[in-house]
Amino acid sequence: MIDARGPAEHGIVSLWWLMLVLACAVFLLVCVMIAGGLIRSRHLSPDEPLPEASWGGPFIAIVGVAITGPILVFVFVLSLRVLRADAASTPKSALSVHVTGHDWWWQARYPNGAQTANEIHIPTGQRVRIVLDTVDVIHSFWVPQLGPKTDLIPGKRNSMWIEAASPGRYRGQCAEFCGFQHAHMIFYVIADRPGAFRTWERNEARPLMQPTSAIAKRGEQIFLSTTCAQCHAIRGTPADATVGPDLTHLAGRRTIAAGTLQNDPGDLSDWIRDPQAEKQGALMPSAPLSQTDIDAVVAFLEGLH
Ligand code: HEC
Ligand SMILES: [Cu+2]
Repeated sequence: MIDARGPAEHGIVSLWWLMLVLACAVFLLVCVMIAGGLIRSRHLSPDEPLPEASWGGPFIAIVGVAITGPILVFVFVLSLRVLRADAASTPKSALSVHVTGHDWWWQARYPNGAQTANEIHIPTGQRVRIVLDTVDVIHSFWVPQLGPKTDLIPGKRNSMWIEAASPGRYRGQCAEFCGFQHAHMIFYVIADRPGAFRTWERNEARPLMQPTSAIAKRGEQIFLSTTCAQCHAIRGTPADATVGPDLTHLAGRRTIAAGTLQNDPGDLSDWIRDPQAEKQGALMPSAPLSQTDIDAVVAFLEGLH
């Protein structure tokens, strides 16, 4: 997080360094006082009564309240200033991405109808509003290099903004414990140059790419006629469920299952056969399919560009 890659993060990094310096100073002071106490009592034998502390009470009050208090108030006020500056610069008319937290993955929707999961594309060099809500428990959206942490609260809609100065792939992580697979609730913000972003966004809003090979066509049929279609959407087909991630352009993602696996035929096949072996507790059951059928489904899904 101290390697800031966008304007929302700069104020946070300065505050972080200041707090680190203050914390180190307090830590050193405590070390010095412990050392002083040890040296002063070095020559005492165990049965000798402790010497009366000449200014013990006032000393504790001075160090414990008169020094600690102002430090805490000072840092608190500075934090409020950083928060206010951040809120004041929230863009009004920027691109707005609607991110919804699910146990244990992230759904991202764009104004033009594009929808994806766990890999959120944004254009570089501009503020992007992130609107946050959740369908289940509290999660927290955090991309350490791009901006502050914001909670996703049931029944409430929060909003924040991020901006990436240059193209890149920035790791994000759920930052509020949300259950067993909280650690595997990873996501990536992928910052593309504005032109590349618009191409991505337009493509992502298109419905299904019709499969051409025989095996992929068979995979589509299996997908639509078995359990998959009850939880997933592929726009342009009858599958329109929202329990799991939208798969319309799955092939464009590098990872699956919220950063847990790579998006390649091997991992995809393992995932569909037995998600519980890869991400125990994930809200997707094993497929009641033969390996040949799974191979066909994988061929179909890997063609969804
Ligand atoms: C009961 C609902 C349910 C069923 C049935 C189901 N899934 Fe899923 N699926 C999910 C959920 C929930 C996730 C997200 C899991 C996570 O990341 O924690 C998921 C994730 C996925 C992913 C990864 C997507 C991504 O971008 O991370 C793929 C691919 C997938 N499912 C394919 C299938 C296929 C193929 C079938 C049918 C054999 C199927 N699913 C059946 C609920 C379901
Ligand atoms: Cu979490």
